[in-house]
Amino acid sequence: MLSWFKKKIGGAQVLPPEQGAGAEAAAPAAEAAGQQEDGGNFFLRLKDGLSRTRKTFVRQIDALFLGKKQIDAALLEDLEEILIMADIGANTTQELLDKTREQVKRNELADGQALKKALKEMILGYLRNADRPADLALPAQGPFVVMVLGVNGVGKTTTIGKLAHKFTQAGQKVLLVAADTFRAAASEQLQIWGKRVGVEVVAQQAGADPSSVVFDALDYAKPRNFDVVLVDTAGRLHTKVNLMEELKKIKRVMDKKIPGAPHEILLVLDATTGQNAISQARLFNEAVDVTGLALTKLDGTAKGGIVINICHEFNIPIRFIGIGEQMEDLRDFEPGEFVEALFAEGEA
Ligand SMILES: Nc1nc2c(ncn2[C@@H]2O[C@H](COP(=O)(O)OP(=O)(O)OP(=O)(O)O)[C@@H](O)[C@H]2O)c(=O)[nH]1
Ligand SMILES: [Mg+2]
Repeated sequence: MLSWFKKKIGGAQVLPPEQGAGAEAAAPAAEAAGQQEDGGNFFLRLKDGLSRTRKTFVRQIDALFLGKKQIDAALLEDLEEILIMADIGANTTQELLDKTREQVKRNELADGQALKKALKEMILGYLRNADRPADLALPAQGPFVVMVLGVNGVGKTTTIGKLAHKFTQAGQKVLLVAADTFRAAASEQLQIWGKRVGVEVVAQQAGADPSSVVFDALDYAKPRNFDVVLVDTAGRLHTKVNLMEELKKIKRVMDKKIPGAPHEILLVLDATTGQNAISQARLFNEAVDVTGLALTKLDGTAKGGIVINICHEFNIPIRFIGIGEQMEDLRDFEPGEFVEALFAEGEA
């Protein structure tokens, strides 16, 4: 039974069964002790991970005001360029500029600090809009099945490994499924993660039909009380079969085996690809109705503004962000702390 499995997968809040009916009341305290258990340390890591984006975005905005007192048309043009360069996207940039212009007209923005504060608030608004708990999708019973998708190399397998760690830490019994049968190395990579985290992995030989791997894996999972099943899929196929058709088929098979599954369709996007991530999100969402996003490699890019762009363009919540290659480097996406880390004062 998963009735106690009260969590937002993006918030990674899992309460022990004995808390039962009191779980709701206990949530805030547990939340404070959950992701924030490493306290300021985590915030520093996030801040560190966003340093490249901060340099090309926030620090550039600071530079706009050096020696300038007024917010005029020329300054707003420079601001536009900064927003575009940070991959915030054309639509989002226009909207931010329009709102800023209105505020300037109403004399609400006296100086650079006020403008920065206003931008920060608008950005937080976009991120909050796209932040939704996932606990509604939790099954009344049986495993919580997560299907992980994304194009080649975005970080699907790594994200699954990190997620397995997260769930295991929260006391969940996790099964990994290697439905990326495109190449032998894919299933080996997943098995390495399985060993590292200490969870079972279901795999078949390379070239097997991914749907049949999933079919067998769910058969295996059902009687064994797994709480969470994480399914790795291929980013491309060696056959002529359309990737999206293949994913639809896997989805159908899951639903047939466990009605309602997959409970989460998690699309992994690589933040370093900037605008490409937007078109990938659109394509996958059209094909399989994505329910959550994981944005990886934020540590390796100055294009972290893509987070804002995604929240503005899609009604799909960002559940996780990847800020490194290690097991602990997958963090729940929390709009408030993300914006604070992005706009952090200081040298970097
Ligand atoms: N810096 C950094 N690297 C990451 C992150 N997430 C994944 N990676 C790296 O990205 C590379 C590709 O990751 P994989 O997990 O193999 O990607 P995949 O989507 O499974 O790739 P395919 O199975 O080939 O489609 C690996 O070297 C990972 O270590 C992240 O958040 N930050
Ligand atoms: Mg992979």
